[in-house]
Amino acid sequence: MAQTQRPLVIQSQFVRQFCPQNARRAPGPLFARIRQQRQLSTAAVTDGDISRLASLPLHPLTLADLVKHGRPPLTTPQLLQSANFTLSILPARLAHRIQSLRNLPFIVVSNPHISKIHSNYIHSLSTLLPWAERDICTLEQEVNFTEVMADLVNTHANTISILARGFLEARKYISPKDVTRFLDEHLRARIGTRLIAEQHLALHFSSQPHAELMHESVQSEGWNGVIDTALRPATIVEHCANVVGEICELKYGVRPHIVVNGEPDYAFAHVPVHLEYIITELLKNAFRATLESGQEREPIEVTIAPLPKDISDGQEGESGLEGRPRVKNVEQGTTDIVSNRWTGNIPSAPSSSQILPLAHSTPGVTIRIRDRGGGISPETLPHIWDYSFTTFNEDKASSTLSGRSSNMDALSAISGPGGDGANSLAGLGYGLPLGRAYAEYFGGGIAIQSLWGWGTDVYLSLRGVGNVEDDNWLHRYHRD
Ligand code: ADP
Ligand code: K
Ligand code: MG
Repeated sequence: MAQTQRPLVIQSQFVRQFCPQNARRAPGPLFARIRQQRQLSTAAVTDGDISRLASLPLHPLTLADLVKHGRPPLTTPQLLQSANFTLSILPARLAHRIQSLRNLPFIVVSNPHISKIHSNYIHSLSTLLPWAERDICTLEQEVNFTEVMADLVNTHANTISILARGFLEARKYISPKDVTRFLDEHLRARIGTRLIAEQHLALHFSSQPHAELMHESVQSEGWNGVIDTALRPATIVEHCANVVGEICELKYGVRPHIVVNGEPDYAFAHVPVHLEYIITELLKNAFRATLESGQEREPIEVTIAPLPKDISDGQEGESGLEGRPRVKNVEQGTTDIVSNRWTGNIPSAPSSSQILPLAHSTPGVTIRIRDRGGGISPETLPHIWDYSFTTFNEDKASSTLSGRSSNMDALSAISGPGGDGANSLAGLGYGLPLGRAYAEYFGGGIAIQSLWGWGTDVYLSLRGVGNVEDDNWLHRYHRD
């Protein structure tokens, strides 16, 4: 099917635009209010509040939750319903995060970076508490609540590098296994919490009378809040390759190139901001390996391989509501996509065994990223999914590429603090594990096949999040 060119919308941008400190750029009466009212009302958070809220059962978030309030633009009752739903689930989620941070060894939580994260959560909970135990009944209240959501998203943006630094500094006091266990849970929970808050923000803005003045995304046909129902992975790949290429060029004076093949016109329903994150991280790895092995003449091949439509036949509704991403070959006993390593257990081509289809109309896609960057050594391979594990060494990377301009001045000019590694090719060691957390959030996965001495194939599998017009499309529950 020929795809009309859709405006590329990277949602993180529009969420940034919603944030109060950026409000001056946004038009309309609502933003005038946000501009004026930076001071949110807060309530002191007591230990009692935290244990009471953390003892509440966590609402198992579904994709259906994200779209159940209707298609934008929402009516006022729908918008109020979305706000009340959001309010009903966020405090318990934040309290769970706080409790889980407090369960870390004391010396770890006392690290200034980890304690910054803890105080971010306390702050966010303090802005939600004044809303607890009452309903949002008027549009005015809804506007105020939306400010709280913007503040929540903003407070927790760009915090990955803070967490990373904290755990690096505290590494003497906590085992890598415990760090991975904590971060896996924490970062997955963070994905869900952001999604809920961002969804309400997106619904709010696309339902405003002045929405046409806002970012084009909120008006784009086929969007439902943060979900793009006709997302074209090839467009995201091209955009991300451009961004990563810029970094290479600035930093090392050379830019590897990509070729996209397979079915570039394929489109499905997914959350673009998630895909953007994953693809950026995978391309950074491929570009870096390509540069460091001096193979930048070899293109990085990106193959878009949609799952055959017919494999979903007869599967509808089968994947159940019990919470765990299910992968066929996993269920058969070899690999568990949650605890698990897909590494080493890869079908030679994208196959239906990699993903259980979610809905008949949008089964999903496997995106293979193939580089000629020399592969991953057997000593490195067992560690690549550990948070903070990296083989990146700035000096080594620069010296491999010496003789070409290594424009450090330009780089330091664009890399501001808190940019979460946005302007560097590698180094945090979070790309693969966090990328996998995003992929698994809606039942996909990442698998890696390294040909040591030659190159690497990375298989990113994503399930279409279903047909949002269809009430029964949702089969996936996430606990936190
Ligand atoms: P980082 O990129 O910050 O090092 P990642 O989690 O993205 O962290 O990757 C971890 C490690 O896995 C990398 O440091 C590198 O050693 C290895 N790796 C990942 N992808 C590739 C690839 N395409 N080719 C070679 N090595 C790779
Ligand atoms: K890693
Ligand atoms: Mg990386």
